[in-house]
Amino acid sequence: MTVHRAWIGLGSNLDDPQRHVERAIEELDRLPLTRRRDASRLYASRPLGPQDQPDFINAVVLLETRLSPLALLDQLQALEQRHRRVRARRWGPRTLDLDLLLFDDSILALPRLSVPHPELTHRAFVVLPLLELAPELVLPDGCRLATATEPLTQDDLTPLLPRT
Ligand code: A4P
Ligand code: MG
Repeated sequence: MTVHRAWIGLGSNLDDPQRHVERAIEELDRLPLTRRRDASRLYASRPLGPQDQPDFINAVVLLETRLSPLALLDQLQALEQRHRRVRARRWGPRTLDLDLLLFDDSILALPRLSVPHPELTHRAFVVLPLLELAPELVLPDGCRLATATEPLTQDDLTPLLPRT
């Protein structure tokens, strides 16, 4: 079975978001047929979209997996559900959002799954952690991520203390 490289974006802005993201980074290493190969620092970021919600913690993880893209999406959604249950009484912003950013050089437009993630190059909280791990990353269309992105400022993004 082929080993695939999958980049995952993590985000949380509820109920101790740093803890949710740190736990999720560990849990991603324990998914079936999957190993974590790298993890970015954690970043605090201003909310994109509605401003009347808490700041986010964001990070990016590189996985090696033998799962198919849809099987991996199933695992990511199950992991989101396990985090959501912790505070099911609350409604609103996410305790955990897991986005499949890139899967090898695949381009997928399925009802449940768009890869690369359509917003990837527009979001500093995705692009900057990706470039931290892979400065030379090339997108499926052959463009380098570093040049494919719109000008992004780091103004709304603050790295937390480095993970050990
Ligand atoms: N889906 C399709 N493609 C993918 C993919 N590549 N990865 C489908 C993951 N899921 C994908 O997702 C809805 C459906 O998208 C899924 O059922 C899946 O089949 P969702 O996460 O359940 O719902 P959503 O609220 O539409 O999530 P989405 O699109 O992830 O929300 P956004 O747009 O990411 O907004 N600001 C900062 N600073 N940091 C953040 O992390 N996040 C959001 C969430 C808003 N503002 C933010 C942040
Ligand atoms: Mg999502």
